[in-house]
Amino acid sequence: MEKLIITAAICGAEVTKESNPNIPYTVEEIGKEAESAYKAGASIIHLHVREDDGTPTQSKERFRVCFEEIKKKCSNVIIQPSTGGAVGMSNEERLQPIFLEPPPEMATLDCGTMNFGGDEIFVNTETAIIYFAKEINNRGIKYELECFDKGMVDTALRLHEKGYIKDPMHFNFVLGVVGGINATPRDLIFLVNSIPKNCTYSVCAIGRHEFPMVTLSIMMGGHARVGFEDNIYLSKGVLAKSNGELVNKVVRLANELGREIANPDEARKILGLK
Ligand code: KMH
Ligand code: ZN
Repeated sequence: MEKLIITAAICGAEVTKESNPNIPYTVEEIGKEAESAYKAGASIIHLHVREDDGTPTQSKERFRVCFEEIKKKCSNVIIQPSTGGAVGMSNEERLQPIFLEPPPEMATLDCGTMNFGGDEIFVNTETAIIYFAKEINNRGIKYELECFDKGMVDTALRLHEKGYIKDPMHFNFVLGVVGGINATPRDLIFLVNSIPKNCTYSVCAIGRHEFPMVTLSIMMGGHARVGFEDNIYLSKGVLAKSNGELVNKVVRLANELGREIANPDEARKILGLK
């Protein structure tokens, strides 16, 4: 099996210090959390940024300083900014981090609209997905296809068929968001069986589902994403002190299952990054 790529989603746009005081907001905190994840074995940092008070932002300038801070501490790590941002943001607002110079190596591409967490609507119309894909392609950036449900996988495959989404395709299956697909082995296997064999994929899941679903992905040859964006607990009732602790747990699971961990350059090779 290929070595395991671990992505750390270090803060997300939704979770706050009220739930876990270790969620990073400031540039310094973001740098520290990225470093802890990288040192533990993450080769990709999935990045959202916040204002100092925790408000999610897609400001290009805020991303620029956070990139700089992360690169200072872990120069070789792959940084994957979110183009999903937070619910309610405009498309232009969300796309800002892809216009950084130099362009980021990766960025997310969300593949459909959904009820997000119940009553909020995360809007990604087909026209918007095509627009995001074109802009990301134009910048020579590799997208991670974010799929919160099976219909999103089908949309990505249809847009690939039409030539909007380029090869090699890399998916991230997000399981257990209320309004999306459930975090069950049956559903994960269904998603994995729905993509062509030459694609790569990563798996993340919300809350207590994180480690079971990631373990299944490790066993099936997929890759793993953990981090405060998805889950704030190391184990039942025990808040994680850092993203590094969560990454470290994946490394332990992978070791037990005989799967080696990819460093950032090995991850670049697996994902076909230039
Ligand atoms: N914050 C969610 C509404 C992404 O990073 O592209 C969207 C999200 C997906 O987190
Ligand atoms: Zn995200």
